[in-house]
Amino acid sequence: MNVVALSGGVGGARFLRGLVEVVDGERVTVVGNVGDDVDVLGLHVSPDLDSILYALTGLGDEERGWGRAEETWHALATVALLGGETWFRLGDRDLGLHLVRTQALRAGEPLSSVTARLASAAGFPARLLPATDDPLRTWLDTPAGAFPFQEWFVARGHRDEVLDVDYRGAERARPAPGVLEALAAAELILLAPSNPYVSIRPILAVAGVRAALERRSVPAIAVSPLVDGRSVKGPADRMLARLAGGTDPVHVASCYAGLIDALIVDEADAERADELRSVGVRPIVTRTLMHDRAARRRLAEAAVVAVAA
Ligand code: FO1
Repeated sequence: MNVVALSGGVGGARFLRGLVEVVDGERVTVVGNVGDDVDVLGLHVSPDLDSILYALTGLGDEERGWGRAEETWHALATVALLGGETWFRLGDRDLGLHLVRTQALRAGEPLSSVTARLASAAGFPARLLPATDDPLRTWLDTPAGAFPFQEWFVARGHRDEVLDVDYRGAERARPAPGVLEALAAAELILLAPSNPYVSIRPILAVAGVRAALERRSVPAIAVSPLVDGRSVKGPADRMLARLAGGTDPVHVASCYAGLIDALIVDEADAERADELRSVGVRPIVTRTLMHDRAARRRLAEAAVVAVAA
């Protein structure tokens, strides 16, 4: 089965690890968020693409969900000693990737092409594409002002309440080469259990991607990132409460109005899952916590089996 999965970093990457266990990786295309890309110390960092790359090649730190396993921080210590920027921590092992990518981008290679090269070199088991090669950045409007994603998320610890989200550059962003072709050949489209506002919607803000989902002829299934109305990690629940009016399955589905046919929700949210039918979305209730390999696999299976049902 050809599968396209739209994904953010940490939670999405965990889900994708299960997905490539139940679907042949050669038939999986991952379209990753680039709205939280950031320039750090002159290097271009694509945190979500990297979390996905590391998670599916066994190079990642499983507990943190981002960065490399067995990381050391000597370069960062030198940066600190010399009075450089250290709010966004790049580890020694991780740095190598940012060096190679930044050099290629400076030489004019598009992000999609560099990403394909890095993924192939690292033994990535599927196809990894950025949503766009064009600059697209997520900005958060808060009572303290507007901030680019990583400044709000890491530097300010995502404490500021989010009043609005803006995907700057989206109006000019074209889908990266291969994205529309993959969507056209897909037999199943998945929206990973990532934060809808800062991970999945920046991908959907690319008009060509959104249009492809709107005119889809195959099922699109999203996985809710909430369990019992709460985020497993991160600010998704607070954002949904404020921006969608609540944290029930219908509120999650409202982020993807017209773009999904089914929503996978946790058993803890089963009571409110039936309300999804009133907005034309099929509820699929299962356990969504991905605490180990079997759980990741089970969740991916729930999505794949749902297509056959
Ligand atoms: N997250 C943090 O909370 N603090 C960091 O210093 C940090 C550094 C970092 C470096 C490389 C990378 O690929 C990811 C990194 N992240 C860090 C994670 C990242 O900010 C977020 O998890 C994602 O952008 C949200 O999907």
